[in-house]
Amino acid sequence: MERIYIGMGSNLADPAEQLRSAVEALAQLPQTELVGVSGFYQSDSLLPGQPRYTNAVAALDSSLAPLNLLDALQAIENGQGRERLERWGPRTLDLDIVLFGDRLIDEPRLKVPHYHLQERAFVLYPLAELAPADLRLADGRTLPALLAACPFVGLERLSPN
Ligand code: A4P
Ligand code: MG
Repeated sequence: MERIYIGMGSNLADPAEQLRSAVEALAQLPQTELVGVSGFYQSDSLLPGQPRYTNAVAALDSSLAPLNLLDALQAIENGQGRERLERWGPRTLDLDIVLFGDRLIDEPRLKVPHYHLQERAFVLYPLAELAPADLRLADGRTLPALLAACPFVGLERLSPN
């Protein structure tokens, strides 16, 4: 089993409900246990003119291979009505593999750690709710250093989820 962190985002069709459904689907994955879910956070879209996003992070323990997990995540996205009309377009559900144990993955379909992790407060702060405070990534960066370089700006923590 490896500890995996999944970034979740939605900005269509009741985002918080989309994330709750996604968590249920993650809990049903084979060879996988749901370990925890962060709080939900709202923030403006990185692209202007799109609805605000709700984001959260889920922690899993899984023995699935990375590409099999990616396939399963894409099936969950599709099952929740995601239509890939344009890259970066608004979406009912986006599931990204943020970290996968201490693996560095660089394949055409899968890059881990997720390539935008360091500039996205809406991933780093929910991740910090779940991960060990001194977490060191496979590439040597530490979570405290990433948090220090990415201020908690424009994030609104929704409570309860
Ligand atoms: N892929 C590569 N690495 C990974 C990984 N670690 N996890 C590939 C998941 N997928 C990975 O993703 C495109 C391809 O990335 C996949 O087919 C997979 O093989 P996608 O989800 O189909 O496309 P996308 O989401 O439109 O592109 P991308 O680059 O994932 O966009 P982002 O980075 O997700 O940006 N603002 C706020 N506030 N909150 C947000 O969540 N999200 C976006 C979308 C823009 N603005 C946002 C947010
Ligand atoms: Mg994505």
